[in-house]
Amino acid sequence: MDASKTIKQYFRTVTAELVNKKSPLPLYYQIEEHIKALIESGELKPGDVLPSERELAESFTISRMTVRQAITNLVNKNLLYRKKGSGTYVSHKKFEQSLHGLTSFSEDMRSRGLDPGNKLIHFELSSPTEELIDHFTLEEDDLVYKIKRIRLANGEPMAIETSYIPVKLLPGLSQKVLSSSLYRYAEEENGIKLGHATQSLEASAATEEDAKHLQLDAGDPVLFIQRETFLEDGAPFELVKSTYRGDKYKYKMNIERLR
Ligand code: 16G
Repeated sequence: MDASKTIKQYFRTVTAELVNKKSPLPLYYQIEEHIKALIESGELKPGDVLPSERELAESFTISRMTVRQAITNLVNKNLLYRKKGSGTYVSHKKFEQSLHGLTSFSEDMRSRGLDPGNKLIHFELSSPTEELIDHFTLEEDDLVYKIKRIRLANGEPMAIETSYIPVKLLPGLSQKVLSSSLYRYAEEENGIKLGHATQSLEASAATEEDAKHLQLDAGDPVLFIQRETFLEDGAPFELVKSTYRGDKYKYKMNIERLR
């Protein structure tokens, strides 16, 4: 029996009694709380599909509009998400990423007990653009690597990263090296000393290409992150432009009262 059938059956057998039409609590709220409780108890799991609004309305013996209101509220609280033409699903918990400390993707995934992975989709040595010449203070004939990787956690895509690194900083970098950690290779095999980074985050919408690589729909929310990483001596090491899945990540920072 597949998961959606189990859920459908569950709703069909127990829902009607769970809605108290005489209660002063609005019906949409009662349904909302019921679905929320099923998520909290683990009876509904991340990725489970909910029965359709029509089916829920039938099993609760209420109007579809009331069901829609309950579902919309849960979508707004990020407990459920809708996929166009496919249905309503239970959301996955987001990774809480600290904005304190310079870490690599591989380190972040391992610290969560997940297996980091990479899919290299572009590797090129090319002449730098004006932006890169300025950023890295390069000569016209210096070369830069352009590396585009899909970053995976237990095989699932989390982000697309496009990194630029001056070739003279890591002359031996190859496609093979990039199937594992770039920072490990730079630090442990090349004696590079990473110092600090500046990073900006902004909301954006997945393009068709992002959607294809990240298993999203075009237009879904994503986080656009740009990181400029510097060596201990202050020289620029990498410029990275990344698109992270909005349904997987939230960022956390500690802020202290300014006096
Ligand atoms: C992180 C960094 C990225 C760096 C990569 C190295 C952000 C936004 N980006 O993904 O700049 O290149 O780690 O990861 O945090 P790796 O050592 O696992 O290849």
